[in-house]
Amino acid sequence: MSKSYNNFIAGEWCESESGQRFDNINPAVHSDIVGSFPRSNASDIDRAVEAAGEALRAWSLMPAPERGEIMKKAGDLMVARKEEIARIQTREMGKVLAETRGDVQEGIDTAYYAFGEARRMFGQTVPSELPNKFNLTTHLPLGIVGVITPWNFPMAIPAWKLFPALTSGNTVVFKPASDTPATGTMLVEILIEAGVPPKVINLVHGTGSEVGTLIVNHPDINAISFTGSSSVGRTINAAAGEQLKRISLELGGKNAQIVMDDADQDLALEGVLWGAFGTTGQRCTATSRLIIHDTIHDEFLEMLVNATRNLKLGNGLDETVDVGPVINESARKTIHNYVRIGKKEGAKLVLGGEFATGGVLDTGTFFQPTIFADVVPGMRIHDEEIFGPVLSVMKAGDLAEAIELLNATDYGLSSSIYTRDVNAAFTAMRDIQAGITYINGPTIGAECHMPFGGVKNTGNGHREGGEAVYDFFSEPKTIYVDYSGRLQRAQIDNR
Ligand code: UN1
Repeated sequence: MSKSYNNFIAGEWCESESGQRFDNINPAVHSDIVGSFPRSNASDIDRAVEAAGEALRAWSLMPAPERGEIMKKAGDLMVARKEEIARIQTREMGKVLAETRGDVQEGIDTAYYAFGEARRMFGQTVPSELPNKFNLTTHLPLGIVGVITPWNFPMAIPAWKLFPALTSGNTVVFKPASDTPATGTMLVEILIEAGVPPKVINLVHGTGSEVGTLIVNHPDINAISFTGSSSVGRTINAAAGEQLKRISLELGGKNAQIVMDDADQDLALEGVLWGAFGTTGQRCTATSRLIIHDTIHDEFLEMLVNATRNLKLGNGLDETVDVGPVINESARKTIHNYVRIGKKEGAKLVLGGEFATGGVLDTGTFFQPTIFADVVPGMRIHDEEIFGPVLSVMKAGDLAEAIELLNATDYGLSSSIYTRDVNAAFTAMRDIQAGITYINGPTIGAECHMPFGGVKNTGNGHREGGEAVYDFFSEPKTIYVDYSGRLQRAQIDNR
């Protein structure tokens, strides 16, 4: 019997008014049903928004450091439940335990960062143009925030959004991905146990197209924070734009790693293996393109193919496994279709390209780690986000060409260059068009106290992480205090 989970609305765990449910299936073992979840409808969302509205004033008036203490407690509870959460997460989305532990750790780090940031939400005091007048800025909460998150980081990404949203004094309606609703539910349980008052956080389960759309369109939700695909991001942006809602979008990536001829090749190899095939390639920061200096191209490619061949596929709960399944059958078919397209476009398939089957792999949706060589911009496998274990390899004659190739994409999230030449490294830091650049590290591995986000079609200019996300989740307020006791016209009206 699979576990039956509920929504959390207005301080109570409850069924959806629709009476309908959906199953959450383990992508490594399809007969393993992780749980059954309510399929929420418009009236559930209305109730969640109403509750969030009722809770707003008291929560926003609680001193921020007190809210921060609740976040600290939530971090402690996550530490205590880390292994349990990691195991459920591996069951519901497939990535290996070492990675789901890391995902929970990112949530813990984010909670503790919120604890500190709650005492640091600085404003400014600024000299006035006029005598006996004092100018300052402070932050106010935004109101009710809708949080819609993807399945590939079922703890880290909800944590990135919920901790700063709550610490900033907002109330929340949260919809985790329908592929990973169990981890999202555990995070809400933890926040409640830590002391977030009833109605401040409301959890509604369901699909993005149904429940996500209802949240985005709800007139009483003031802001939306969404991570997912660029195509869904566009739709959300249009809908939220119509209502002048504040909106933060973290969307796709087509991230590249450059390997220069002077690079430490073993290090670069480890980097690309981890960047391209960690999380089975299903990160928005995944390395999906590799640009190799032509003098070392053949040698490095051969090393890469050999090392990739040795990666062990299987159930992520098995500690000896390197690469888990892809999230579901429809994703596997999409990936397979891209392989067909790549071959037709003239790219050279040097490894993989097929469903991975045989033994334990037959119980789930596995795909062989795949490498294409001779890829060029303009091919669809180069231009489009595949979100799977497919790496496109290209050749560059020098640094300028390598950077030009790296920039030849509509996306701009993460990027990487391996070189021992300090001049090349600094040139790359300046000229690469991406929100994040790693020098001698893979494209994945963002830290929660640093800004996270990208340029071009990767987003709409906001950043998660660091202090930047606290700006997103609060409204700046400018205050003038005139203690002169008379009407002082502003300087513009005096001169
Ligand atoms: C994502 O893929 O959506 O930098 C987020 C990383 C992780 C987060 C990735 N810390 O790869």
